[in-house]
Amino acid sequence: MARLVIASNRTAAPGESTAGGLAVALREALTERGGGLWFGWSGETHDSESRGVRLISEGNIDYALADLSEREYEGYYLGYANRSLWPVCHYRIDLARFDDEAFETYAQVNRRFGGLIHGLLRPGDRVWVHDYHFFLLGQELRNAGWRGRIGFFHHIPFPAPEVFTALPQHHRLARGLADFDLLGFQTQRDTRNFTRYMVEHHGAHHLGDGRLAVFDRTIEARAFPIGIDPAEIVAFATSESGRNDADRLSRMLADRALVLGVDRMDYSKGLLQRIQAFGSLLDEHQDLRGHVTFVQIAPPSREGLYAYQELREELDRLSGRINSNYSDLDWTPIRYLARGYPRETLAGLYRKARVGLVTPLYDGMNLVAKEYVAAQDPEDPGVLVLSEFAGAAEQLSAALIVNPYDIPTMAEAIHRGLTMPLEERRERWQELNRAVTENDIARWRRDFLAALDAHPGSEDD
Ligand code: GDG
Repeated sequence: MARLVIASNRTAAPGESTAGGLAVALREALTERGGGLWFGWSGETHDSESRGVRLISEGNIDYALADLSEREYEGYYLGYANRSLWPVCHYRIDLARFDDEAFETYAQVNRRFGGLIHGLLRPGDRVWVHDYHFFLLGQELRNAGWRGRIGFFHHIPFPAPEVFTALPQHHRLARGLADFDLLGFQTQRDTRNFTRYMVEHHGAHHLGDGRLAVFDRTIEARAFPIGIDPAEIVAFATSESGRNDADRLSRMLADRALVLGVDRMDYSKGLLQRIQAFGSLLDEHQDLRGHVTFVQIAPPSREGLYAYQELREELDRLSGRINSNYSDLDWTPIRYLARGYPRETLAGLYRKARVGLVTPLYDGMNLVAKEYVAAQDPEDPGVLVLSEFAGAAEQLSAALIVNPYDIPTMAEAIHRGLTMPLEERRERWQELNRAVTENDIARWRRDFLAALDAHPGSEDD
């Protein structure tokens, strides 16, 4: 079997603190293929321009880690990836900054990383590149001389062409993307957007079965909805530490119902609208006051960017205002925790929550929605309230689907979740759990790699 070589901005190298669900999945993909190579940024930055990679091996996986200079970190990571591509892909052109210098640094890092990876490749390798940090990596691997297959998976939304074309450099990005052989997206929606963009702006021709002829190449664009490992989440939820932490929270809640949100602190996640909806629920349903508590876990991310600092201030202000209006001697309606917790704790809390609120304004997939479903007690499951703009809504239609901008309707959905009869909760949960289990993480990586293996070979294969 061909060796698998993965490139993603961060890796799950030994000692990495960022290892989450996706990192675990990619590590398993490598293990399943009998090992392989995983390239990514080490997380280190230096004053001077750094070169070369550090190699670490664990089991049958080799990690190749490259540092960034401060200038590269500013331009490639904070600048173009997170201040241009992330907001545009999440329909927030208003928050995007278009800075040519940042783009050039992004392109240079893709070039430097492409050269580093190329030096590590062997004939016949399968290369799998991940996410918006590396739109140009396939092209740079081609420039370095690589003719073998390269797959790309886009973890975040691909917006409508009318929005993507706001990026002044979109032509260069498109040319870069066309050097991948297989492009995977989270949803049919994203795949359609990408395909329409390539047809309308770059003259692509449909060849059938998701294949497109564009820029003298044949590429394939398909949806591969990412999933989770449901058995792992069940094990976490029922583990000793998962149960202990859920019990700690139960003591604080007394017998009040728990409404729960878990999100990286990001403007795409709809946190402000969600808190407003909970406030509106308390405005409209006096009987719930003192009987329901909303816990929002929101580990801060990308704190170096102004939009994220501003979001944090607004969240502090809004939750403070609702709490000061409604708190009583023995009850605080909103517990907003701006910190991370171990995965066992999160799973224990998911299982305890009567309502799981997953209401992003826009999201690629949203793994929290799937984790919430997997963690439930089948005999007494909670209710998932899910945004129609999360990729997960394509698969989880048995959730209470809401428009995250429609605050009163979202408040009513929370109310419906809190008062839903057991039988309806069970029926909905069974359907949701079937979707989560059938489309798990193992299926995602196997389907993607099988499609990459099946792609008409290139000359090095
Ligand atoms: C991107 C796309 C796509 C959250 N808080 C803590 C913690 N988490 C974990 C969750 C979940 C993961 O982080 C978040 O995944 P999401 O999918 O919800 O969101 P993004 O981080 O924006 O992920 C998204 C995903 O990539 C995968 O393709 O679904 O659309 O935006 O697993 O449980 N983990 C720990 N402590 C926390 O406090 N350990």
